[in-house]
Amino acid sequence: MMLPACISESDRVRITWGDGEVSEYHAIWLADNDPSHRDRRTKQRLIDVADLPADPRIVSGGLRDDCLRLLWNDRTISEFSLDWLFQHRPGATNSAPAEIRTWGQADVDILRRDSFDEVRSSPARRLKWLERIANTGVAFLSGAPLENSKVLEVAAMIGWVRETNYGRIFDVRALSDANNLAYTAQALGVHTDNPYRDPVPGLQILHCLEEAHDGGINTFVDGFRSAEILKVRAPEAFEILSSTPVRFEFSDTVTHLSAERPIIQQINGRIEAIHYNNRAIAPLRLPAATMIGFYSAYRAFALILRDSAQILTTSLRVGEVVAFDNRRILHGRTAFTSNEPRHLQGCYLEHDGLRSQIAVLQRNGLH
Ligand code: OGA
Ligand code: NM2
Ligand code: ZN
Repeated sequence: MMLPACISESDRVRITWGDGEVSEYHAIWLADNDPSHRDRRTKQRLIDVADLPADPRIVSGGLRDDCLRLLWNDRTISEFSLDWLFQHRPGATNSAPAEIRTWGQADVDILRRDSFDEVRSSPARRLKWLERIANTGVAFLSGAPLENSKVLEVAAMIGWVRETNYGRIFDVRALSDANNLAYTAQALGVHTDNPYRDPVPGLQILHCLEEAHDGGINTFVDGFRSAEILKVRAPEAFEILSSTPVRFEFSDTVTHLSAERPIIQQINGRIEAIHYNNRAIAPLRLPAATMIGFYSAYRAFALILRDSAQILTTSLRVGEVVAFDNRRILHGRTAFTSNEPRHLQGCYLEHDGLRSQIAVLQRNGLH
């Protein structure tokens, strides 16, 4: 490998790296990113772009001791480490969408239970478990102590709890005065939670404190895989569900929540989220001319979601936990008898916490 070389002009520096790659750094970018403009402790930038000259000029630049050293026309000097410049070279993509693995009924490894104790006590195991949530959208644990609020300990391994009208944590069991069908013994078709909230909770955890003996079996479907299947089988239906905002609502005596979003949410042509909840979708108010088309697309998607080829079925046993991406994975349960003591405790979290935990563990060298 050759040593890096640099050519400086008054408004830019060109560095040729050892492998021949050339990076171009504009003077304004270099001035903005001068390390001396950052607070030593927090590494946060102390200046604003308006504090910089409109057109900073470089008088001379050269490489010395793994650094680029610049003299500016106002006689100040800046120094950048070459490592840092390489990592931050303009045009290099560092935000490629994370690789994900979609799954269907055949992928029973998705249902694997990791040990609560191991995931809690070993950062390397925890990283693997968290990466499974990010990659496959869902991951399970077994052996979580049967204690009230233990779900918060699992939550702390993933990120930060999102409190809602259901509380910081919520108890899923059959009540006689339920404000939500989730709090009855009825079956719940596969759904994402709280599409009527803004933003929709990114993640959900459920911890089984008491299991059902008859019914109450959980179902999971990968919404991304299902949407991709719809796109192939019925592209017009996919297009309609991606482009038609629908309203979702929840109302009880003390809460009224309402939000509008498409069932299949795309950003730049990439499926970003699935919002599907038959209980919470409000009466559609589409123009008459589009109503029939919407229903046919909606129904086509619903049929894919209940196709056994998509569904993984599992019974949560006492001490088991499931954590899943609530903007991707749909979940449901079969009915149980209301005298069952079945009891799950759950909470919501956001994606940023999961990403942060993964980044910190990776930064600590635990690949
Ligand atoms: C819910 C829910 C699943 C279950 O509470 O939203 O989907 O197994 N519960 O009871
Ligand atoms: N609970 C369990 O999104 C929903 O309405 C599903 C959510 C009540 C927090 C139920
Ligand atoms: Zn739910």
